[in-house]
Amino acid sequence: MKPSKAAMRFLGLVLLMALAACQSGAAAQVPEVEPTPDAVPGEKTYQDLVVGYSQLGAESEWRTGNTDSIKEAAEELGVELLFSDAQQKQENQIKAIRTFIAQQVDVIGVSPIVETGWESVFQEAKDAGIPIILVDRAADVPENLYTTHMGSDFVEEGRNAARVMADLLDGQGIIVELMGTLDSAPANDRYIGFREVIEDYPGIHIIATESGDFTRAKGKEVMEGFLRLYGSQIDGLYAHNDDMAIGAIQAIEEYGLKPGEDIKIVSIDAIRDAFQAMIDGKLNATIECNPLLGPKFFEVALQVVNGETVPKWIPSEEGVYFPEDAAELLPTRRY
Ligand code: GYE
Repeated sequence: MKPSKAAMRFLGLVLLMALAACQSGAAAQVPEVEPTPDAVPGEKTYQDLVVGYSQLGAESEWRTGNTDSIKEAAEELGVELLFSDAQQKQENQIKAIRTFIAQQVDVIGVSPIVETGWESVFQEAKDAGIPIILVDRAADVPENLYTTHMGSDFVEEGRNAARVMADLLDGQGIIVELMGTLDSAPANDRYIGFREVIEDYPGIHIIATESGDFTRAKGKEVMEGFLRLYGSQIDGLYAHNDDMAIGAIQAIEEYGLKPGEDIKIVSIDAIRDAFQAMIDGKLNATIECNPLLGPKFFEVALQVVNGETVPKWIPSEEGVYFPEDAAELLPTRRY
């Protein structure tokens, strides 16, 4: 184990003061160092923490907001952050986690691109005594392989999207769905939650579901396909994130229909561009999913390192936004 940053700083201070004492002719003695006001002896502080973070990629505005939040919080708190962007590949995330284990970091944060396939590498971290904190997306592993999961209730987001859509369609209509990345927690859960509510509306039919991988480009492409097949039969579009909805809005306009009017659109995230789309009358609602998890992540990481017990799930607080409030809220949105 390399000496902690605090230990190095302490040593540096002692040497400096000893040197100053020698130079002034006074007897060289080990000075008493005042502990920082709220540091409890033996407990780590933010400045002692070395955290490895495996981000899954940069597919959406949500994701860049999330990455910025993690990096900015580390910087502000003085945490040493080792950040790795997996560019949408699980194998890259697994490699990064193995590197963090070899570097003996204090905590590993990971936002798993897909739900499955994490058991062995999480077990390796556990064997090395390094806690894993799941941030944003969940992983399908036994509970003892991670310390806590912080993020949103994606099933509830799907339910909220369905409630709003059922209302917009007055309980009658044909819906197409743009799913997120296949096998990812948000895509799985937003799919399930939406159906849980739509089942109660016999007049609503989901006629097509395809993944747009959470990106604008793919959202547009898949929507073009839906329009070729079903054209003006489509009454509603449910997109698992705003970026795909924004791509789809372009496709709908190019096809000659009016997004938000001819086709009602509900999506998830509540990014700034979704507020703009609502102001322009092209999006009917966005369900918030908060990516600003950085400060809380490091708070929890520090608690875990200091042996405190934390809940197994730390949920985010989120709302639902509509066009009538969009203009007022846009300036306050931070992602
Ligand atoms: O909704 C989407 C992003 O995992 C909650 O991932 C996140 C999702 C988010 O690409 O925009």
